[in-house]
Amino acid sequence: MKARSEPGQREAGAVSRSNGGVPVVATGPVRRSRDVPMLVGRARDGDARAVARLISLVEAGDEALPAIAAALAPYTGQAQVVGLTGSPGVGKSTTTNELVRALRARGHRVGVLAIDPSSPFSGGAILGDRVRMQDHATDPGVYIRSMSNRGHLGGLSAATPQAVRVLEGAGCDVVLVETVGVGQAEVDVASLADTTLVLLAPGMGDAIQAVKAGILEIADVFVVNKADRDGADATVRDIQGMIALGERGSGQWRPQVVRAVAVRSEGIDDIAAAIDKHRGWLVEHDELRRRREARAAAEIEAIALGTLRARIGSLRDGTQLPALAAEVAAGTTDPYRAADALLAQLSG
Ligand SMILES: Nc1nc2c(ncn2[C@@H]2O[C@H](COP(=O)(O)OP(=O)(O)OP(=O)(O)O)[C@@H](O)[C@H]2O)c(=O)[nH]1
Ligand SMILES: [Mg+2]
Repeated sequence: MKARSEPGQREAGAVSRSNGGVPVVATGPVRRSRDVPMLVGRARDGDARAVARLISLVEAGDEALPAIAAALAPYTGQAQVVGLTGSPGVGKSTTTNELVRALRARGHRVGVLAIDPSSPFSGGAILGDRVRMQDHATDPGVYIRSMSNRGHLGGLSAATPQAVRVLEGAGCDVVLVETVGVGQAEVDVASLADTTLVLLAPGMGDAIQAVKAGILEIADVFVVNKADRDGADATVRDIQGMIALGERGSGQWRPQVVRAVAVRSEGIDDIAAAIDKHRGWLVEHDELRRRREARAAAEIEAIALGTLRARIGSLRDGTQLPALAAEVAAGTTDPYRAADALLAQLSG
């Protein structure tokens, strides 16, 4: 079942998967290149280094971002995006690893983005993820990447959709996005994904936490992982009770509850089946299109606001903003009128 026995094995990230039988070997310059057509061309040919470079540019909010987005646009919009979230240590990476295996067995190309919302460090690689994901390190049909939100205007919510596009452009049919369920990150991942899995474990008070954090709103599938531990039945019951209370009517999706022991590969097929079922429901109810358009709208808005903010920032060096500020501070005008004047100048 392991995909690592496929032909075209390589050292992780060194040599890409082959293209029509011709191995594509990335050369040094790819690592620092901003040559977008070259990078996108290579990524499409399965060059793992070009994929990595494109994601680095995206992650850093590089000025090449618009060109990257434009070059990738024709190849995007088809991949299935699945988010996994939940408390630290609940088993997200283990489950992701197992799902990758199951998806590879079905012949899918798979991308994994492990999002670390807290790491300020370059690359954001979570050591544990790296270790656990080694199973797939030599599989040319799998791309795995950790990302942090370092220094990016708009943070991960802005960078992650672009990184998903890079993986789609590289031929991934399915992209799994893992993020720790803290703060805004889980809401962001839910707005990015077609299907969101929320992982819980017995005895962590997770079920109660889940309600508090409004997780019921974002979960399409609940996975009660570590079902080998005491209290799994109670956790399943709690979640089912919550779902019953929060029932949103007959036309709505009813979140599925699945048990798993990811560390023993148990329940993975059930998780995959729940994802398929949700996908079918989305398509049947035209919800997939609606979700994706809502996601695109949010993205356009975020980019437009970012551009606006940058242009306002550039006015700080000009005369308009400091002059308006002086007037508002002196009480000769009010901040609303001053803001209108600023916007008028921006659009003029
Ligand atoms: N008993 C038991 N342990 C598990 C199971 N699944 C994962 N674990 C263990 O739980 C620990 C955490 O697993 P991870 O997959 O790293 O959890 P995570 O949610 O990705 O953790 P963070 O990314 O740090 O938030 C590891 O030691 C796993 O081996 C399970 O089903 N049963
Ligand atoms: Mg993890």
